[in-house]
Amino acid sequence: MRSILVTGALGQIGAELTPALRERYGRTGVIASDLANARPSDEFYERLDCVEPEAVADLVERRDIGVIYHLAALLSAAAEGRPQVAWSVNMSGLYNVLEAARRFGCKVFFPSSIAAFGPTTPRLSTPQVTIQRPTTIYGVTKVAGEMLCDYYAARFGVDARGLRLPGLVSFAAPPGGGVTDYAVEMFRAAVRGERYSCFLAAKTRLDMMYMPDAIRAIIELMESNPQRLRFRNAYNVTGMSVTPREIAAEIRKHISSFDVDYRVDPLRQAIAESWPQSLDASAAREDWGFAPRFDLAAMTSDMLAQLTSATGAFDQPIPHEARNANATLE
Ligand code: NAD
Ligand code: AKB
Repeated sequence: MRSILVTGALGQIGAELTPALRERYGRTGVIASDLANARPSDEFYERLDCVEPEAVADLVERRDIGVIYHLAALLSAAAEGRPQVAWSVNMSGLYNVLEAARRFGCKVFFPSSIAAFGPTTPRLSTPQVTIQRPTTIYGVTKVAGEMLCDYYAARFGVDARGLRLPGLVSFAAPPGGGVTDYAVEMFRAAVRGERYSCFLAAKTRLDMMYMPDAIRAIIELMESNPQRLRFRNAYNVTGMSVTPREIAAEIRKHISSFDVDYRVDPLRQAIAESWPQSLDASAAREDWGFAPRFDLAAMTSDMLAQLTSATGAFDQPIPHEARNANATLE
């Protein structure tokens, strides 16, 4: 069997997708890669900057890669701070991956986002096929990415598949500069016994999903029968539609002293208000049978239990810049 490559493997998703893939397909067959230098403890990790086309092609050929999970990207808020870099990483990175996939016959997973929609998209029960005119550089790269993946599928036969993921909540690695990061930050503050200052307004409703559901969605999509996929790039998926106030109230059922105040950041609030409030994910259910297992109550119980049992790990917030040094893959 040919090997699997995960780009951006040290990020919020990669830190959980990589071990899940290694458990399913075998440790030696899954190569993790990111910007951090090679790790002596993991011979199946390689440094890879996705904006370097030769480096991407070389790794894919040398390691006999058959499937690429392309996670490397700048997220919404980080991208808005550095739009030119975001274009380069999100678009050139994807192009280089698709080109390598075309040359060496690889299958590709591309994570799109609710950010691929914009203010002119219907915000409630957002359809699978609808208006996509995002107003952020991140969203522009996600729509263009969806289209580029579809183009490579139609034109060159590259088996590229994608999901429009909502905000992801997880405990293994900190989120990487998105608008939905507030949810993870809220859980971490609650477990540390701290008050949380939320950068979104209390009633800001967005789609969210707990990481175990997202990992399962990614694997199930990639293993699904291609004949059944009406939409390759990308399927709407969601776990719940929630506000900061609702998450705080659910946390308070476990930690009654938890306190939140709202200090709205205008940039991130404006981005959130341009995104859907609830996705219609019926196409994913009909075409490849996806259904989330975690609602807000189940996610909250599990997040709090996991964060509490990670003794000392969450005593201090981990700065995003330090994440590459701290993240573990298994
Ligand atoms: P993250 O920011 O946590 O991780 C991204 C990783 O990419 C980082 O480890 C970073 O070092 C790496 N990276 C950045 N530039 C790179 C480059 N030039 N070459 C190689 N690696 C590079 O992001 P994440 O949350 O793990 O998201 C992964 C993917 O999923 C992204 O495409 C993101 O847009 C998408 N997504 C994430 C969410 C979410 O809530 N986490 C939601 C929707 C879509
Ligand atoms: C972000 O907030 O940028 C991400 C996303 C929804 O794509 N979590």
